[in-house]
Amino acid sequence: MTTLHINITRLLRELHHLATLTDCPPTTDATLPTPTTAVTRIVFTPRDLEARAYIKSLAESAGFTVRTDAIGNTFLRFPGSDPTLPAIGTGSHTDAIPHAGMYDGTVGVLGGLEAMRSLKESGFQPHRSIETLIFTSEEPTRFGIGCIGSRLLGGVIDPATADALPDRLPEADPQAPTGLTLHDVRTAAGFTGSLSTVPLPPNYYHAWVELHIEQGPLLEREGISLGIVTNIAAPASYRYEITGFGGHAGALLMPDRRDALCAAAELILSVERHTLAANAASGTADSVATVGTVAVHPGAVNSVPSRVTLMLDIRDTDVTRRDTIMAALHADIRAIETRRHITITEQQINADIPAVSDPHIVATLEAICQSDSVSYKKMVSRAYHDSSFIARVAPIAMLFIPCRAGVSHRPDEYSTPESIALGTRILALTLSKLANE
Ligand code: HGY
Ligand code: MN
Ligand code: MN
Repeated sequence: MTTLHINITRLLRELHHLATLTDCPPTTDATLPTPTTAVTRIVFTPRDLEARAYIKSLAESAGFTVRTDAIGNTFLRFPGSDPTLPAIGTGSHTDAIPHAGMYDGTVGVLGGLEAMRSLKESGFQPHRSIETLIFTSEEPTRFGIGCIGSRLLGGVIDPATADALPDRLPEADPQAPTGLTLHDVRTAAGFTGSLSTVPLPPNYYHAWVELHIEQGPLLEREGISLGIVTNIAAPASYRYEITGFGGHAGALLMPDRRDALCAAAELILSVERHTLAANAASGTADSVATVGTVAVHPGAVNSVPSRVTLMLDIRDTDVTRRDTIMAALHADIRAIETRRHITITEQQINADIPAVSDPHIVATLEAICQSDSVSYKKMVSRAYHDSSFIARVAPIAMLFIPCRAGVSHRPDEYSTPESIALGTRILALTLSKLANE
């Protein structure tokens, strides 16, 4: 389809407007290469609702239909000539973790919308309907688990369990729940239906392709234009409560201490040690683990920490290897408890399986890249995505564009207009091919 024209000026204008819908003041973080505006857009906050309304208005102006489900997943639809057929899906998320960039997720949503618009403007009429989705709550920031909207669509989380998830706004202590639940927050934001209506019916999608920035350095480092994702690493996350015995920083002598933060430090280093060992044993870099939040109680300079709460995020393309790391950590936890006379409790938040891309969709993406003389490489996604859970109910694949120095989840996250335009073009050609098969 040589007549296809991606209106990159329009797409960039919309991406930049969306970035202004942020709860983050302009960043003056001196460590960043260029002072830039960071994006904070937490699910179900006024900013999130503004972003949804903005994109829905763009879709309606383009003549697409819009519907929203009970959790707020939003479906922008380009009706096909046979709307009864299983559709073709694309899309991503517009929520953003605190102090993040403007391209994570949004390129997949606005790029999907632009792909549909440019196809329509080229006179293309799909046989199968094409949909661009805005998923609710891809980031784990507020409710502790990622991809709630796509987990519900894929039947991966029980609706009642989702509704009962505790709300933890990051402005407060990240571990401290607000006392509200997801049900309270979503209904206050206007999403009042029953979550049991969210799961997709069988064969809702014929095929699914998500466009996303790589969030890693490989494409840019190797000078390759696009990544075709063959599988998505499996995320797991855990919450640990470490309880010791507090006291006065001056009067409580070292032999008498049961310092919860020192115990936490041992646990964190144990995570790193066993993950590095797993990579050394496998000869890969496929095991990754992060402790990204630590809350210390009472959190006073002259008080021995009595309680620490921390979150572990651990991922691997191989679930058995991930479980082996966890088993080694559990052994260390027992030893730390005994030696330090403290207690450590573990709560598993999620432990997912890897997603595997559909060979036919991968081949379709490859053929289109080849016919368009676009360089590409097949690769693993280290980040998880909503496609990880749509994969439970539809054949999926993902298309990556390079991002500068692989930076993501930071205000200086960046992808060039050329990459965004090319990714959107290949997405549009792929959607049109899949829609007419
Ligand atoms: O954490 C992730 O992989 C995704 O960016 N939420
Ligand atoms: Mn993200
Ligand atoms: Mn993302």
